[in-house]
Amino acid sequence: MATFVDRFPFEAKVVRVAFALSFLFLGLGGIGGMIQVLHRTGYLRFVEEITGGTYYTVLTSHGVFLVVFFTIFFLVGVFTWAITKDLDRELGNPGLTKYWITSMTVGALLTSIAILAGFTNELPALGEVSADVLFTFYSPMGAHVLFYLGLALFVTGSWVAGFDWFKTWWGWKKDNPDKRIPLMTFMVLTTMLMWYLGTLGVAVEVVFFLIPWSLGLVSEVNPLLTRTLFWFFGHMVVYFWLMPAYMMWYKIMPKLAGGRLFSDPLARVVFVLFLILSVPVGIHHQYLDPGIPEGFKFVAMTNTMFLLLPSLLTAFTVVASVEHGARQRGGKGYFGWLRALPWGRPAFSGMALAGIMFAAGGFSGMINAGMNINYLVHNSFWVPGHFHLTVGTAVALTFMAATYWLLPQLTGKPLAGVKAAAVQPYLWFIGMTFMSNAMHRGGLLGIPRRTSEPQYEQFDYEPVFGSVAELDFQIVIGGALLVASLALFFYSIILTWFGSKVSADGGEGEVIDDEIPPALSGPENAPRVLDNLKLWVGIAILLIVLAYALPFADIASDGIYEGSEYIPVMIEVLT
Ligand code: HAS
Ligand code: CU
Repeated sequence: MATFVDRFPFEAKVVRVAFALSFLFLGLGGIGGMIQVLHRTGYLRFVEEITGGTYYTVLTSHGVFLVVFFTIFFLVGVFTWAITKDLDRELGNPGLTKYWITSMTVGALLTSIAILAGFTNELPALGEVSADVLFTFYSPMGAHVLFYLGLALFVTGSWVAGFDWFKTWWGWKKDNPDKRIPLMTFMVLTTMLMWYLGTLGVAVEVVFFLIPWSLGLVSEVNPLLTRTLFWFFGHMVVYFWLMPAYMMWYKIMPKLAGGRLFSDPLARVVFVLFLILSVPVGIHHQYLDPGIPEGFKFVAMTNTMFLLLPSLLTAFTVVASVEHGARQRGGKGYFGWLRALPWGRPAFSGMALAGIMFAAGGFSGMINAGMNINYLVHNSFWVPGHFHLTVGTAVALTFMAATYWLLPQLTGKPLAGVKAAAVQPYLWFIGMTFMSNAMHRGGLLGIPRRTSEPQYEQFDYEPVFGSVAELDFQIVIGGALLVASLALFFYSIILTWFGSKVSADGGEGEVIDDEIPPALSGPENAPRVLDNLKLWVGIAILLIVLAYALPFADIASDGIYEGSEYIPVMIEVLT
């Protein structure tokens, strides 16, 4: 059968453009990460010069480039591939597709300009272009309007992308009225519905508060309100990064392991649970916020504990599928089957190592989620430890691994630089083990996150848990391995992308093999109600109202805009 690029040249090009943008931001964000590591540990003299505002410019670029642009550009690429392949159908409206990819690109560019301009002004005056607001961009920290406008174009672009995929599915449904929604399509659609609901929070925050505020139309905004609107979106977004990785774990990893997905119905249950539970938990990022009564925080905690379920189900289903694959390859014994897995194949090893890391990241997430234990770790170095395992490994390493498998289908060229690619996931895994372990431990010692003057060695922490110098050393070793891993990734990807159609290393490269075998227990075993998207959206909205109506009413009763001149000014501007 013809490869993806031959059957769907336009869609393959869209995916390639999205991936190219994603990797551009991966590279830029990676540079920011390297500077972070050297600065915080004080290992390289020249970066010790970074102080104050510049530190936050570096940190903001590291955060926004990686968790917003790298992840979401990859998502729109891989979802475009998934819908096209799953439904065996073109997107069908190139104008619409070009619109969203352009809107997202221009948006990312504007936001990046606003952030990078921060290097020209150490302590920016009002009105100067800068955006040292970190990836959690709520007030009272403010950015130039360009930053918010860029994000608005980026997010609305992603909404239109979702519409494009829905339209493709509606077209398919007309031709196949009695068929179940194919699994990857189901995953794309439920993820986008979750995204539409959750982005409402950030859209309201940006349009009604941050933009008018950055333009000087309103002199004050209620910080607790903008924080709460941000976190309405801010937990959901972590699953928006994670769902494409889960899609690859469910659909591709079992195949790479030599087997088949264990259960299609369980996979559907998991995505439904994410749709209904991802938003009404956001307040678990605000356990320490004064002004939100403890009872509302307790509701968020309870919902968060339920939200562990889909990930625990995933651990079960995916590991069972991988074990099935290993046994097909002759694996034996309780754990001996692990040896039968294709550990030398980077598409597999990357996803498997990402999954193993996610088990650890999930446990630190459970600790974060406990209201009482959170007081110990909140705003400490522990939290970056947690998210370098989750988004920084479960998501990022899976995306890199998936690229090794997808790029040949998108270019028609076998993977090149296979030896570099085979080593790359291991370097990432070991590097992240060192770095995030030291971050978690540092947090327990009381080292805060996001500080520009990290001279912690002056504090005498030694008796508790090893020394700060030892932790710094682990962070530098870990960071160096991550940089090396990124270099190998880019080497293999660039060689493939710009290589010839014949394998650069004489046929050693991975063959293009894009068949996905059906699940052991297929969609026919899934109750039809699982495909009732309207029902799940209804339940999701109900849970959101229950979790958020009272907190918002409570916060808004303190005044939405402390300066009430907003409305007359807006009227003046509009007329
Ligand atoms: Fe989190 C803070 C709670 C998951 C990202 N999180 C953050 C921040 C980020 C982030 C970026 O409750 C910082 C935000 C900021 O800047 O302030 N998180 C959780 C919980 C989960 C969780 C309960 N987080 C994620 C994911 C993220 C992410 C996923 C990104 C992608 N997180 C919190 C809390 C905070 C927080 C609090 C606030 C902390 C504070 O005080 O500021 C859960 O979803 C985790 C569930 C996961 C599991 C693991 C299941 C294991 C699996 C592995 C299967 C194995 C395989 C291998 C596939 C239960 C699925 C197979 C291979 C073989 C060889 C067999
Ligand atoms: Cu969260």
